[in-house]
Amino acid sequence: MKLNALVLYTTIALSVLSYPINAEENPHQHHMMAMQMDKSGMVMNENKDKLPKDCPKISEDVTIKVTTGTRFAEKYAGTVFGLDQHQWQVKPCSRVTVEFTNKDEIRHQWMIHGLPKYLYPQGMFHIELNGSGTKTGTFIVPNSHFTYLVHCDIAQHMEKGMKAQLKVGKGRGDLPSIPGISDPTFKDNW
Ligand SMILES: [Cu+2]
Repeated sequence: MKLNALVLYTTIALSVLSYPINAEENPHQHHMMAMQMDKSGMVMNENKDKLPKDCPKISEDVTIKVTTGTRFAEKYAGTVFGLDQHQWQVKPCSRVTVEFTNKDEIRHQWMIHGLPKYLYPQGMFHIELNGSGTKTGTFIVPNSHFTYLVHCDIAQHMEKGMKAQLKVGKGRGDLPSIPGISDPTFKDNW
């Protein structure tokens, strides 16, 4: 193979390889999102006053204190990362303030999915801490009984223990693989 051809093929191969990597970088970044960010971390899609369509008013103000740290993983086999609690329950139409404390020196998130997309881009609200510290953010839940997934979206953190659920009203069952609450959908083979 001539050198020119080799260089050309290498260039094509590299650009094909690098394309999907770049495209998947920061999948949660979106220009429409409301983001408050500083050196310690961020709060995304905070909502303190816009009511979900099915809520005539805010039913109550609730503060959830959540602590994350590897120390909480000790009591659950197979986990590395932990939360002090893996389930919370609030009334429909609650205004929920999450006070998120990280005891680790690595990045963690408290991220909730499935909220109404007309209020929360991608149906998501989240708080992120780049290392140890505390950050607070607020969102309002809709008026129906539902179980929302809460997790940390950093690679492997959910699989290794950072999975939880927020039940609104009676909820709608338990999600699988919540430490201390539910079995995995598919059991490990070992
Ligand atoms: Cu994490």
